Amino acid sequence: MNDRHPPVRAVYEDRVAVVTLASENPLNPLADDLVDALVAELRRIDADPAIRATVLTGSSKAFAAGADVKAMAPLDYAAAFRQDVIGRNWDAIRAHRKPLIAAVRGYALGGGCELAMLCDVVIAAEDARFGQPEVVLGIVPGAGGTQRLPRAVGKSLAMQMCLTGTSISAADALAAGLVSQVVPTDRLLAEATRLARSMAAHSLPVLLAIKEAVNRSFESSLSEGLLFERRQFHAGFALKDQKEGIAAFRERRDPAFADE
Ligand code: CO8
Repeated sequence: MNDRHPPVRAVYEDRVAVVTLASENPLNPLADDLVDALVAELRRIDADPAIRATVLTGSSKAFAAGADVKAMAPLDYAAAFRQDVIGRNWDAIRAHRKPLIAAVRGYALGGGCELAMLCDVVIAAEDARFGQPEVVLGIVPGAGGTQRLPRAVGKSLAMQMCLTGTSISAADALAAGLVSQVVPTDRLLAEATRLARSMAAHSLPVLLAIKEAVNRSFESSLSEGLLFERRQFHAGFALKDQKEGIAAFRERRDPAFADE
């Protein structure tokens, strides 16, 4: 890692972390040192009781333009398998427990699009472009493109994007449900931070439980997911914050959550 140019920068302020992918190449190829630094930062955030939500963003040119193609070029099957390319650090991002908002400017391609889809909410600047161009390189998406993209945008558009390698605009991503909002490019970070703060106003254990429950909906049958949700709901009665939230509502005041 280049000490003078860390590939990931983080600012913690008022219960929210803003993590910026800041590779020397503004296209943010997802080199090992960048992804390792991202994983380390997300672990720090999970361990920090003062932080309740995170914005993940990139450069003005790209959220991330995908795997580091130059580093991938010399690999053969044995090396890829031995090094557990992608699996080695990608699952650690998925394991992040607190709300994670992707704020995408410019290109989110290949692993960059897959990284955005690993986040809980994706908001896009007007100039954002999303795509899975792996097919152009003669490879298959490797970090969720064939699995998360169809869940996000449906089979037809996912197939079109993966089989042609062509990208879609922010407006098309919004229409397809890949992103939850599109904002003017110069407002992106402010809007993403505002969104993170509106999450961070709530009780951390409740935020964690909601994230777990929504993610469970992608992994289980409806009846199992509903049972999981109901048990989370029941478990909420053990939280002081549940008593505080209900009392504050009844007393017409803001709740003071203690994350307990
Ligand atoms: N990896 C490494 N270097 C890259 C990458 C990349 N993904 N993208 C661009 N670069 C480099 C270029 O080689 C060039 O370097 P140099 O100046 O030394 O030649 C420099 O960045 C600038 O690039 P361009 O001149 O191409 O910039 P443009 O503004 O003209 O174009 C694009 C920008 C459209 C983003 C274009 O660079 C491009 O198409 N890049 C490749 C995008 C791509 O194919 N991404 C998918 C990669 S495969 C993948 O992501 C598999 C996912 C696996 C999961 C990964 C988990 C870690």
